[in-house]
Amino acid sequence: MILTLLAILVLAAEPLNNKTVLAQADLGLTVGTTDAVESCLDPAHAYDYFGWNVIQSLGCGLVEYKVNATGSPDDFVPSLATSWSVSSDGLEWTFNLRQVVKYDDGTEFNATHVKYTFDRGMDIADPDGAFLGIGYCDIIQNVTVVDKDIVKFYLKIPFAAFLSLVALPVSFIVDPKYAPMHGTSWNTTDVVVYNDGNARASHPMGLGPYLLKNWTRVAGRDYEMRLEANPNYWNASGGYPKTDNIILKFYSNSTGLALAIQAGEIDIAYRQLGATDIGIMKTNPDLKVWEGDGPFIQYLCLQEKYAPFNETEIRQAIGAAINRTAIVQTIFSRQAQELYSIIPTGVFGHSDVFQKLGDPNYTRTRELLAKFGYNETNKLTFTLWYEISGHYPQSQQQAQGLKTSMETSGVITVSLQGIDWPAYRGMRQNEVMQAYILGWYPDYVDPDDYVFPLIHSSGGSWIHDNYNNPTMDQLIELARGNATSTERSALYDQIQNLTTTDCPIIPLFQGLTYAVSKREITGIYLDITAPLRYWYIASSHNDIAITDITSLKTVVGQGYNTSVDVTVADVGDFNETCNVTVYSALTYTSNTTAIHTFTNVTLDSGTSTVLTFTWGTAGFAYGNYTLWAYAEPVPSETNVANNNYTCSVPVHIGVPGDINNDGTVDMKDVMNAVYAFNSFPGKSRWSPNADIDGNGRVDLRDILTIVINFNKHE
Ligand SMILES: [Ca+2]
Ligand SMILES: [Ca+2]
Ligand SMILES: [Ca+2]
Repeated sequence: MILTLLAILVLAAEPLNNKTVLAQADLGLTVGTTDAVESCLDPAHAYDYFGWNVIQSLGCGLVEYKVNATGSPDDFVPSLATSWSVSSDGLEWTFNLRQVVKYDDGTEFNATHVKYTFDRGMDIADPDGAFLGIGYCDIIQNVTVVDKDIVKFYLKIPFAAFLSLVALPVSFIVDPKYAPMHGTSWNTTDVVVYNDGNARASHPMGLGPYLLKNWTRVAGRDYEMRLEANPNYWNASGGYPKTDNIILKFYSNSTGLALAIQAGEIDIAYRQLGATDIGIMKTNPDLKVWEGDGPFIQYLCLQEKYAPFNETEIRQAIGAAINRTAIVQTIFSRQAQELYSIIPTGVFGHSDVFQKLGDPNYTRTRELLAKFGYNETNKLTFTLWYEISGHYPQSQQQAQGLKTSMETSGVITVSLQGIDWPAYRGMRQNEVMQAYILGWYPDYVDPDDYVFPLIHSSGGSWIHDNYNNPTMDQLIELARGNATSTERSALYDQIQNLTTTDCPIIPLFQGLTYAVSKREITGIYLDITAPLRYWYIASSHNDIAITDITSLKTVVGQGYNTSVDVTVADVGDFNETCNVTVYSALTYTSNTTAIHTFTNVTLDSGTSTVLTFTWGTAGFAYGNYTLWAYAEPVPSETNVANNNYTCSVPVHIGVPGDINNDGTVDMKDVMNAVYAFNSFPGKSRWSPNADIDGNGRVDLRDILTIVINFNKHE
């Protein structure tokens, strides 16, 4: 065996290199980002995009969104709950929990942990946290343990989007051992924060696809996180996570991130890359650019408290004068998309309703404004305000783009005013701006988290545009209350149509989400409902393997033949064409010989084939030979350890007729041949070794060979 291995190393200098690559690949995949965890990884406090992104990997909720979800009620799939139901009044939600699920520390998960999690989040009521920010306490009355495996939520109000709350990282179940209560009731000091040098103590989860093995944070800045597959994850048996190890590397700017992905230092770049860099990467054959609808929307607010925007038709005239395509092309190089509804593309219920007003339609703008005496000589004149603190992307250019777009109508004059964010917010509250630009990033992905906070008279009161339509309020309340998905869908149609009549706010554009990866990366889903899910990510690869090699005979008379079978498998993700060579090595010498080569063996991914050849032993010395097969690595193949396979039984080349392999042709060999006489493959007495001439039958010719060589020895 030692000699065999040595021989392989000699003939395959190339695989040595590849072994180094293999060792690196085993470290897992590296994801680079310019994001960071804003404060901590405790669902009772974390209220930031990247904090939720990591919580999503370390924890688990009762339900989750399927991939490519839109927030539709049909998009939820079981996670820690296997099934659920809601009472007819919409006030009681019952969840049946998955059984025999364990935390990473071995604690068995049960219904008390669900109650503990929600009680804790709502009791801590962190003023900066999501439980308070999203309003859990306004929705949930209490959580009751019905049984070890059944938990019930009693709501204060019927809330159609309840499952989208349950799917949020905010609602991910904590482990009481890592999220203990330190006083008589929970308070903000019970929030789990970064623990230097102890990644496990830095978060309270433990039911998710990954464990946090390391978190390097220096002076408040994140440098690296290491995630490792959680063997106790409920869906580990389903093959998740697809990649055992994920390294998160934090970059201080998008230029550094772009350089890292282009240099191959990282496998995936996720948030944020510049528009120019993304454009360049789209033409790089080694990279894949992934694009998805982003949940962020930007919109124009019109103050209805006084003239001119107290007039509905003047607001409609503005709605008809927006050239969204020009804005997303010239300002965002198409790294944003046109938005024609308050409910964005990719969200359940969305419809491009604002296209009805015009895209743009300046004729309509002129007709509507003419009713109020505005024309080319007497233009509608107003001030458009924007913030200059970087609160929204390129606000000044946006405002300039809107001005150009509206003034192209020939009947509007816009003056621009930019001020810093605190002053801007103050002026919004004082309702002194005629027209102003705002943005919205939802907490949960449901049409309700766009329409309620933007156009409902109480939910949207923070916008201060004085829009108040009782019909609209009623429609929104019906849609968020005790409604089926069909009813909700119809209600959102009505709501969106009404927004084009009332034009309280005018949707402008919607963000896009980008990730860039190496060509071989698969499983990136950028749907609107969740940040990048690491547990689906895999690296597809080229991988050929030799899985077996057998010789028909273990004893071959010198100069005679044996048939050799080699099994080759394509264990990678692509179809392959490869070359396979079979070698023999005489034991105790270094005489290695290539005895056969199969060229251009073609295989489909996931299939295998058996290759057969006849080995003629003329010219080979007496002795035991080890046979092995070697598949030349195919392009991009890194796992070459499985490209060699050695036959477990040596093949002996000896004196023809010495079929029992004792070194001499004698009566024992005759007896062996007689015993097998007249047998052929399939017969019980068949012996390939006794069929010396290999004609498929033990016959007189074989006996004759024994007789001719009788008494000969090696
Ligand atoms: Ca291989
Ligand atoms: Ca013998
Ligand atoms: Ca024969």
